[in-house]
Amino acid sequence: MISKKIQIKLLEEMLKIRLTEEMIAKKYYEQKMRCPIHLSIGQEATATGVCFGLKDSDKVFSAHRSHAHYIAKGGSIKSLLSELHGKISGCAKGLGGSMHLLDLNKGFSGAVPIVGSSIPIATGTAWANKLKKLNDLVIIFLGDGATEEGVFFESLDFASLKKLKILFVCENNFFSVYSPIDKRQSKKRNLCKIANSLGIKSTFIDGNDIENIYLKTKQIKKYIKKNSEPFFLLLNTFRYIEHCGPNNDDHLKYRNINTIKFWEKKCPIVNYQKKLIKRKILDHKKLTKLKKKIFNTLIKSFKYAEEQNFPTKKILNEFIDA
Ligand SMILES: Cc1ncc(C[n+]2csc(CCOP(=O)(O)OP(=O)(O)O)c2C)c(N)n1
Repeated sequence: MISKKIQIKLLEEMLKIRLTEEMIAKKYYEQKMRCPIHLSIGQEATATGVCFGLKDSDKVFSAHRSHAHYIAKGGSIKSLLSELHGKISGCAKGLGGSMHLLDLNKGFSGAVPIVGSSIPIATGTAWANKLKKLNDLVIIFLGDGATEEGVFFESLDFASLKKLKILFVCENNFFSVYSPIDKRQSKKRNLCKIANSLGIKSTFIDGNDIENIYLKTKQIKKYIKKNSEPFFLLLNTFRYIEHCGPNNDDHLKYRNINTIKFWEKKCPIVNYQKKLIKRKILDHKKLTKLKKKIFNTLIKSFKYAEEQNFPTKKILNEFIDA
């Protein structure tokens, strides 16, 4: 059973991600944010369910589509928005943009947009934890596209061999940019079985079912810590808008209209709101209040980001070898 407080909190966390990204998308046209953006609208349950209850000392890594993971791990919204605006107050001093987020105080340890490249970084961090005899978890979020990179296999093998406390989370949204998974991977390819063949236990969970993700990953995290073993988790989900940018790109027709409709009906947030209203844990008034609270924080955070300074030339040169 999930307490009423946690049920509301799960919804609030998903809403925080959705409303932040919707506002980013809306304001993107103002051209104050000049970095590319990969939004996770539609995929909020995976980040929220997996990251819920983690300690700051547990470390999360991600890739190009990282806003949701960053927010779910407690990353500062002001620093995120500042980063997107290229400001010095950004989490990477405004030098990285949307694809290079980090918040070390909160254990969001980094995002790297070279597909697959953060998998060995996370695995190395779990290895460092082991050498330092730390009991913290490492979680790496990766897309279905990243499972086609060599480092995916190397990292799983190493984590298995060294018995590392790491959770590999594959968010399968069925596409790598415009390429569907069935054009890139054999239909017989089974990611959970691949993990098993490397000695790693695995499971599949519907990536839009927030409560199931939360409950099952709670057990998985315990399992990893108790047995000092890695774990592989596969979650199916769907991004609602284009691969990169703030727009809907359904007119390009690379995704079947029935598939899109199927996933729209499975919206993790709309369905969870309905569920909580039916359970009488939430009503429309409370929901409006919740959204307004998040909205007001976002308005203040955007204002803050817009008012900050750009990095000086000195800072820009600081990390460049002469
Ligand atoms: C090594 C490498 N190859 C290609 C790219 C271009 N690229 C950026 S994102 C992306 C799609 C990755 O798909 P997936 O891992 O499934 O994540 P998703 O975008 O679906 O969240 C590609 C091919 C890249 N950044 N790095």
